Amino acid sequence: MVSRRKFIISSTVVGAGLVTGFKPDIKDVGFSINQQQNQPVVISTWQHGIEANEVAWEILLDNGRALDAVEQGVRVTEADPNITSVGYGGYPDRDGNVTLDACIMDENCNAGSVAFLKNIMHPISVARLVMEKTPHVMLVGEGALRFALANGFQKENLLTAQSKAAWEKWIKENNYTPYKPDEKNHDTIGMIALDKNGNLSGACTTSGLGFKMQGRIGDSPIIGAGLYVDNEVGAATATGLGEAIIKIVGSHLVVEQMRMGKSPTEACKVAVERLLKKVKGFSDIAGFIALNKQGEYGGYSTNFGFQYAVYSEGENKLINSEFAK
Ligand code: SD4
Repeated sequence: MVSRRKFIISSTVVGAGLVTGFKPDIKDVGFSINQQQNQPVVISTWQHGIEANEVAWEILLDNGRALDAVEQGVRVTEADPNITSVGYGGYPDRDGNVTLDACIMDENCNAGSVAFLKNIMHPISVARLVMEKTPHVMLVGEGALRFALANGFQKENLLTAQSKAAWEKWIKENNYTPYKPDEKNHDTIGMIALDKNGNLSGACTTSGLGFKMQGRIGDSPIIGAGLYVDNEVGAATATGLGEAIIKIVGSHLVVEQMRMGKSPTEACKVAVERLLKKVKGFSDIAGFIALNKQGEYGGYSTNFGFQYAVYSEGENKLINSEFAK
């Protein structure tokens, strides 16, 4: 956790500017503080973030780039068959197809995304290739698959016996109801990191709502909704009901709040409050995590139960998020 002293130092710098009318260049303020601290931080959603953070942390410690850390970190979750909301073993749509969504963003405002991608274990790495090898930001469906195969990715069956059994049970019990996805199965991994050079990056990857309508895409691959990174300010990522998060462009909202001087937790709280105010009848869960240029982090969720994993100052820990209700 960020020490009270560090928090006071950074808020005093920004606060002083507000009192005197002097407008600090946030980029410069963040850069100089970070140069002194030189502390990497990685933060990710849910309990599975702990394992993913381990891999990301090794890269950050080794003076690696935040972009590599977040990509390699979330690949751990994508490959885990026991996590039924991300990658391999993710619950399928109501027709039995595992369709994956992911996006990534680096310190230079480069972004890449894939959605409705089938049979590829690591959508996050395809998203990175979209960012680095094409003039586009987003590829979906058949086009994304063709691009992945052309770049050496292998087709794999992502439906495990466990997920297939859960899908068959759902069909029986829900009679193929078109608008009743499994609202409990949404533990996307979103990960944001600050490296030793003071650069931020983020990644977000999911199989989306379990038993969703075919073709449904949530917030996770949408730049600004599921993830946003502004290297001058901070980064944010989201988890929970994508339909609600898209409507308030959640992650971008969090970053803009940090730009205006809010702490990461306060910024996430603004997004949660906006969501609860605007999205009528919201009865699910949505949560945000954020990390600023100074290495301060936080999270906030609509409901009790959201957790996020933070690796900083050599310690990897799970934090119970603050929440609205
Ligand atoms: C989506 N936000 O597809 C994703 C699902 C998710 O935890 O759980 N996030 O709506």
